[in-house]
Amino acid sequence: MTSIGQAHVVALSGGVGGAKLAYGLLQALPADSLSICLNTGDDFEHLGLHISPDIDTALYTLADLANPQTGWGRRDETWTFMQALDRLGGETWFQLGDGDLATHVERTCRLARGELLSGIVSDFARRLGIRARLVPMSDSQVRTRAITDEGEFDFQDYFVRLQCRPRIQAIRYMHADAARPAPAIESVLRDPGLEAIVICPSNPYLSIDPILAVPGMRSAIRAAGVPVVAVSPIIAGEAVKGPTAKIMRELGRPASANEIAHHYAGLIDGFVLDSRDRGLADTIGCSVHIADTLMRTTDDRIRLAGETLRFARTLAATPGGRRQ
Ligand code: FO1
Repeated sequence: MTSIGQAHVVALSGGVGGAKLAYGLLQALPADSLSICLNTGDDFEHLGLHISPDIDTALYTLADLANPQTGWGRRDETWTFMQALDRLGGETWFQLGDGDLATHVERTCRLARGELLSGIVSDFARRLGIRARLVPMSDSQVRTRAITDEGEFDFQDYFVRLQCRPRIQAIRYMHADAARPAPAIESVLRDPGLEAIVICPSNPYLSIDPILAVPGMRSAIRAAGVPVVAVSPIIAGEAVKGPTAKIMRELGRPASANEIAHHYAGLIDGFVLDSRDRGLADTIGCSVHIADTLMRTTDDRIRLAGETLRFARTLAATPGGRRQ
């Protein structure tokens, strides 16, 4: 793994969009010089299994195992388990493929044996041949809850079973105040070789805020003393994937890229803005890099990652390029 002092980048990620940029960063950086801090607010217990969607989306994406259509779950999947479960009257609203099921079963067994989530994720990443350090934001439970006009729901209930139909009034991160950052995240943010922190184009409210809600995480990011760059998940007022724009509107916030930048104000030094939103550049409130942020292909992911890293390095080299 990374030796102390080796140039290193930390990425905060959740969901499909975040994993795609993480993939690009993995290709754009030398082996073992990337750590990905993963959202676990989407985690939930289902069918007696501990499901960690954003961890698994990152594992599968970085190992080139992800379903190319959905971005989550595995490619070339079979569905015997789901079909048999359906015949028995089991819950099938959350689609678990046969290969994906092995991940949930093995994680659940190891947690039951007392292993920490960060140790399990690290071992799975090693076994899948991933040359990056994947770390859950915390080893203790944090659960994203959607407070809506139809009641309060677990994240997956809202996002998958109810297909984001209820109108969001607020989002809360249950048990966050009792959590602390996973030790591996704290140590990599203190690593003298750390050169940049990238906030991936994930949904800020659903995937990044749970990470930032872990006590000590924001201060550890600030104390790292390196450029923090966020990549916009919004292009021309629409989320690239998922309900980001809808949630922003329901939270009474303009579904625009500069709203995302303002949401991260005080934390970021730079913002990667999509070229279709270049007219907003003067309202972002920090240094801006204009790029094509839509990642359709693997090359797009690698290109965007390279531009983001170069942008961060220019901020490091520019006096005043970092927030005071
Ligand atoms: N998203 C869906 O919309 N429908 C599903 O049936 C579904 C199953 C699923 C199984 C494993 C997994 O890791 C992710 C899954 N997702 C599904 C995505 C999940 O809701 C994630 O939370 C999103 O990717 C947003 O982070």
